[in-house]
Amino acid sequence: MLDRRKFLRLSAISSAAALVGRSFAAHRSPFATPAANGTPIVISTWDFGKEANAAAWEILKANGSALDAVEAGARVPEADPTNQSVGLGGRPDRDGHVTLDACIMDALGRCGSVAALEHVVHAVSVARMVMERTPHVMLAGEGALQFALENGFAKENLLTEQSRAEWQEWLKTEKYEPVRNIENALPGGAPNHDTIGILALDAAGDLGGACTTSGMAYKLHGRVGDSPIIGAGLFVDNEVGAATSTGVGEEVMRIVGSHTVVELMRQGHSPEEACRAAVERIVRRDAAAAKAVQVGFLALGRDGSYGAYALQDGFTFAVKSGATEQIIPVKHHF
Ligand code: SD4
Repeated sequence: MLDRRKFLRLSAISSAAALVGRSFAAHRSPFATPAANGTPIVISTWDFGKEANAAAWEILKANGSALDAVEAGARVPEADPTNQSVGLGGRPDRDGHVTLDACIMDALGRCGSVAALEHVVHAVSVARMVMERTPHVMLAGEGALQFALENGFAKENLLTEQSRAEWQEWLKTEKYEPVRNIENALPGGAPNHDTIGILALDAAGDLGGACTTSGMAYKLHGRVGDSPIIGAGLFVDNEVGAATSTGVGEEVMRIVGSHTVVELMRQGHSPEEACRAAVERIVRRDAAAAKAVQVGFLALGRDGSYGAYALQDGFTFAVKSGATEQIIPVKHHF
């Protein structure tokens, strides 16, 4: 009799085998329509989205899939040790562990996610493997690590000297006080961006999205934010559009933010209007709490339209489509 682990290993192998040779068209959503002007587009949260978009664009411009594009884009900040909010070099939790949250979703509504994953740089790729090689959507903690290692990911130390030194400084007060993320707060000042959410529309009209983060610095060990939660940190619906979020995940989870944005778009709101309505929902729930934190939503319509809205000043996003490459400051509530 097959034990459970063997079953999952075998099903991983057979699904991987099934993927080999599967045509690109087989991944197409019945709701795919060619991208506006036939030109694909990729958008990402914050200024560092620019580098992620560049990697994603290499795939999109060669008629690759939105799914491949968002994964490639998300891997860029994950691999950057100087980026202290995503992947390698992320700020640790209260106890000094760097724990990553990530998810990915495609045009067919397939999705995969990892939460509180330690020791693996490319959490987004583990999330994709959960999607493609298991019958599940989400793996967490030790189990997510075990799955990653069994599937060829390397075990690494993600805590850089800089992040360790800052954490040790923080331990002197141990005050959990999430900073409001503001890009380029001061002219020439250090950027203070967090989570990358990346959304793409490919040339064939399919959407894809990914979200990856090391989460709130100095969180309790085991805390999971919005970023790996399908519907909160990311949602893709090829009939309508895609959305992602950044900022204090607890506020996003309470309104299932990204799903809310997509549903508002389904009702006819533009991406920016939908993001704004979701932000206002957070404010209506608890205005005092909302005033103290940052939350930003970013959305992409299936027609290539896009927009964003944030609680606070300072949220930006990066766009890449053809020759267009921009970083756009986002309107905000407070
Ligand atoms: C989270 N939205 O874990 C993520 C990322 C973050 O400041 O650190 N926001 O809540």
